[in-house]
Amino acid sequence: MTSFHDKVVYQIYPKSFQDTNGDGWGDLKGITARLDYLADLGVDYLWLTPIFPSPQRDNGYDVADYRTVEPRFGTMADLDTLIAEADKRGIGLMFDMVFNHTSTAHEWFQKALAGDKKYMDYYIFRDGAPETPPTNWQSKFGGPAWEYVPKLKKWYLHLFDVTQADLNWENPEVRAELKDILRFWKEKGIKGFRFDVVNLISKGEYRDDFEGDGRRFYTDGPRVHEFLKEVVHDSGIDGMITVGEMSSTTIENCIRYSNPKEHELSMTFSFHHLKVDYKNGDKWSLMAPDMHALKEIFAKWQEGMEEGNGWNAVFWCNHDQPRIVSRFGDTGKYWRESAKMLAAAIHLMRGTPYIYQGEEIGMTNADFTDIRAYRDVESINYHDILRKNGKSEEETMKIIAARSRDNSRTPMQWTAGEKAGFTTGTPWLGLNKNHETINAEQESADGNSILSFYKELIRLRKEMPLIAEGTIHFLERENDDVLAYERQLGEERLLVFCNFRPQEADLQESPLTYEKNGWQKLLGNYPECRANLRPYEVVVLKK
Ligand code: TEU
Ligand code: CA
Repeated sequence: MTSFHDKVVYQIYPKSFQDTNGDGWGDLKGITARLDYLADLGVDYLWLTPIFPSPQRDNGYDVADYRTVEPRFGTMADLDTLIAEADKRGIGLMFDMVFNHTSTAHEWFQKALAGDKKYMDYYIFRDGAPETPPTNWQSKFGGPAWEYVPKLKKWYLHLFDVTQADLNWENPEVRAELKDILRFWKEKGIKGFRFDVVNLISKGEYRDDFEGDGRRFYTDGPRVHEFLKEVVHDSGIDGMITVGEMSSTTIENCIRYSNPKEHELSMTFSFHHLKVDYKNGDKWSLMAPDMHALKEIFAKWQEGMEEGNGWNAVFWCNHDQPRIVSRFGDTGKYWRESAKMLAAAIHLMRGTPYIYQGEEIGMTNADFTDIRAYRDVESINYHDILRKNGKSEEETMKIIAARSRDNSRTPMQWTAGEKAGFTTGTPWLGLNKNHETINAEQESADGNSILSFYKELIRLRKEMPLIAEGTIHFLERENDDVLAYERQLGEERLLVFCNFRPQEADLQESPLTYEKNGWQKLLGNYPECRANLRPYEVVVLKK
């Protein structure tokens, strides 16, 4: 199996990336138009979130047809051009395969609804009285995970929105369809795949959950490894870059998903490090990030995956997460320093780094104050749920502002000009006003910008095999202000010290002492080393 350890992936949310026809939606032509920017950044792959025909209830994660392009994004010819132009620049495209569920608008589900037995067996239908769902499981977007279809006198399972019906992977015909879809895109020239919530495909027992929302019955389920091996093998995608999105998973499972000898996936996304600011594990209860927990999770996952020869996709941001600089960094005085520190913290770890559009210029959370500005189905549902639970509008909006997935979905900020260079029309989701100061054009011209720092990190990965291949060991374990680790490959060593605080922080050993002992500063976000770390300072030393 090929390794992707020295590669960097850039995630594009096409709807918000670049519009070329003034309809307020980003499109494929827009991505093609920005390829030089991406090549200059130095990334190897572009992961596009789903661009298939879709009612857009969940912005494309509700797929109605897996084999063509949503007309609002463009045509198959536009896609061919994008693939060819990317290829010229040494960039491969990765598609986002949403195989846990389809949109209820998909032909398969429509046939199922019409009572066609073949297609009813593509989904998870259960008999039952209209008042009592088969289990008490909760949907990830709020409310019950089952929907009753009076005409069929049956319930169907939807772990996400009611318009996202779960597929029945137990049915070999379903797996055959999915393999065909993968072959189709591989032949088109797609170079890799991201698999949406792929650790939820094998449902175990359909039992009531009296301790949780039901996830323990279908997460990393009984046949998940078997299904993955089969689909990867039969579709001929083994050896291509593949990443699985693993919801509420474990290290043991991620080792199996990503260890090359298993022939499942090249790497996995896990999310434990992005829940350290959830009070009691609840996304909708605010809390300051628990730095101790963050450090323990990184140490456990980084060292644990190394031990089991698994491989992490390392990341802070995606289209479901608030912006990292707003979350663990600073959007005021230390905006630039904290964005650079957060970048280095992730990029120098053991794993393949993912950059989410706008992260490389330090984009911040949305500046909306009214629920009507939000578009995400989850935000809208939870606004209602929080209000019903007795929270005031003000408290509710504070939570939505911190946690909404729309924080990452505001249009890409290309310029300081009108509509940030994203569109000439009305953007489908509001732009952040701070595009006047935070934008790609200005940062491209500034050698000290966040963007320039990302370029440097990518360049270093290409130059230093240690970053791609070295072992990792965590340091300063009891110091909750600083995340620190050491990488090693043969005789070569690298030290990374990251101060996560807006004030100075001490280290067991001063950076100055390291310098005296023959270590060299390789990278940082402040000039020369001092005895301690300055606010949000990162220092990278090598020997
Ligand atoms: O997300 C899966 C998922 O469970 C979460 O990231 C979820 O959006 C978040 O925890 C809610 O608080 C994937 C996609 O990335 C997401 O955009 C889709 O909405 C979801 O699957 C359904 O396809
Ligand atoms: Ca458009």
